[in-house]
Amino acid sequence: MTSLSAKDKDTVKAFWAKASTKGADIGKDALGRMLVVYPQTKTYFAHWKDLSPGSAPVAKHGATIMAGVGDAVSKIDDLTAGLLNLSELHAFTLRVDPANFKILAHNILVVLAIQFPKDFTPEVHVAMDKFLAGVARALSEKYR
Ligand code: HNI
Repeated sequence: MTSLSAKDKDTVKAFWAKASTKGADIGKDALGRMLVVYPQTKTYFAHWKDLSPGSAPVAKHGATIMAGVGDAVSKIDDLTAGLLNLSELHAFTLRVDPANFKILAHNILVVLAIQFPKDFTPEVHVAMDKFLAGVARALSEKYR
């Protein structure tokens, strides 16, 4: 299991300080991309009228997800405790297969690379990859 070093955490926080100003945009694109590239993820959002990239519900929920990611940045020192409620919600109420957390994390990384080509250095890439893996792991906590 890859854990975040103190330096990784600083890198995540510094990058997030900039990226979070476009949080809603990142979320909209990442969620829209996930639903196209991994269509099995659409089952959870079957109650939405329009699941296409950029649609109103995709934009709205993308912003919600990125607010959750921002909250996780503030809880980076203990993601398991910090995301416990959100893990419970996804496990027991929403019943989201935890494999999907990794899929969304991948899509967020892709969008970060596209939207922040200069800032998304290999160092930022590895720190954000570890962080999002940590978020996925913390969200999966209540499943076991
Ligand atoms: Ni997720 C609701 C955060 C991954 C399916 N999700 C939320 C909410 C937050 C959130 C915040 C709103 C909670 C509330 O209402 O109290 N979700 C996150 C985060 C990640 C994530 C931080 C990972 C980085 N969620 C996923 C994935 C799926 C998913 C991968 C399915 C593929 N989430 C949902 C669904 C809802 C949801 C479904 C309810 C939305 C609705 O409109 O019904």
